Amino acid sequence: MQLKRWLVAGAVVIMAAAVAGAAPATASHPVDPAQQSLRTLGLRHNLYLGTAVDLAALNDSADPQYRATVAKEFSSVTAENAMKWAELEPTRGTYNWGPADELVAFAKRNNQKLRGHVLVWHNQLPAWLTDGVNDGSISTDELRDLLRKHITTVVKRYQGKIWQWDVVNEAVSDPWDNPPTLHYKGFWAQHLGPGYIADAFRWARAADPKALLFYNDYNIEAFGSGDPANDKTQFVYDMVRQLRRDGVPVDGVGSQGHLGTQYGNYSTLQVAAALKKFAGLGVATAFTEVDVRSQLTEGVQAGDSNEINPRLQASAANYSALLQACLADRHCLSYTVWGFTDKHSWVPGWFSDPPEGMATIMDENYQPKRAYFELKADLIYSGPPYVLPRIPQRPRR
Ligand code: 9MR
Repeated sequence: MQLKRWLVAGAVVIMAAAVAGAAPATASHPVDPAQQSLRTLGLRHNLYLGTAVDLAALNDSADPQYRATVAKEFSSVTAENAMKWAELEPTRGTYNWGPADELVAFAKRNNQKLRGHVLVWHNQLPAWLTDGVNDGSISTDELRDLLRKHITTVVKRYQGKIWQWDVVNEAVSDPWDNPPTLHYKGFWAQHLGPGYIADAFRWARAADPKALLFYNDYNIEAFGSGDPANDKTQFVYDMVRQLRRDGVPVDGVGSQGHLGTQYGNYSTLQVAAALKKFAGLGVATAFTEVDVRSQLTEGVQAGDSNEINPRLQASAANYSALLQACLADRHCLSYTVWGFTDKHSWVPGWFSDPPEGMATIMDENYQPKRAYFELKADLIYSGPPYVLPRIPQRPRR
């Protein structure tokens, strides 16, 4: 009897360890959590740690560390560019699936989830499409039809393989735009009116009933004034609430998380409150493109530690605030960084006056920075009662 009880208890321990995805610690092989990868540590919370992947870097045989690090550290991947319309259909009617397919195969081999990015965005559209609209050879009706076909074709191709799709990206203006009152901006709103958003979600759902469908945007990490005329988070919240009331299949809100150490940064509690409020609409949440950039002053560029250290610390604090907030809400399903090494980051190419960089969790030589260690610490030292494993989500409608 006693023996049987011990056997059962042993089996339970082994099963629990298997579920947690980690080998059980023994006296001779204690598991040091600090040595575990982000992906392993995230599994304890059923939280997926992801990265954007640059397909050229992934295929660079001279840089095997890039590929190895994607596989080792992350349980979810997003194509940084390879699934955007301009990349997929550079010539009308001819799809170039190669790079996107490669990432899908890579993810499968490495047991990683996929975030699909992006179906509808005003940037990185093929020239044949924008030129055709501008010169009048593509009518509004045809444009709507092309969008429906694009969404249907892409979503069907990867049906069953994509966990979360960014269906609509960055549809809302910013307070610095003209006019400053927040509004639906960009190519699609201009040509089809804001109704394209509901259409896009419905077409995506029809093409893959199981993928989670996300609205994705930046500068929505926390609420501001609460006035949708100038508070982008409130504007997005109201939009999602209305879409859900109208029966539009929106399953999630992706908060990109492009932050900078030069700004007045949010506290963990503000960010956690925002996630909770979105979850109250019945949607999942995710951080989808986290990076925290810094201005590269002359001192930074000269290697002055007085200028570098505070930036590294502020960056780590921001990475950590978003992760802690995500851990605190059971509907926050994944935390994706927009690149993991400064060797491959969109930031220096984008912000040149003043120059910015240092935005990722590893330097150009793949040396982990303070931010990487803080993310690990957050994953290690959090648990009940305030941090509980994520609640798996199903498409709602
Ligand atoms: O990181 C992407 C960069 O390589 C592209 O040149 C750029 C083009 O617009 O897009 C970057 O990714 C963006 C993402 O798709 C949507 N949110 C903002 C990201 C950073 O600009």
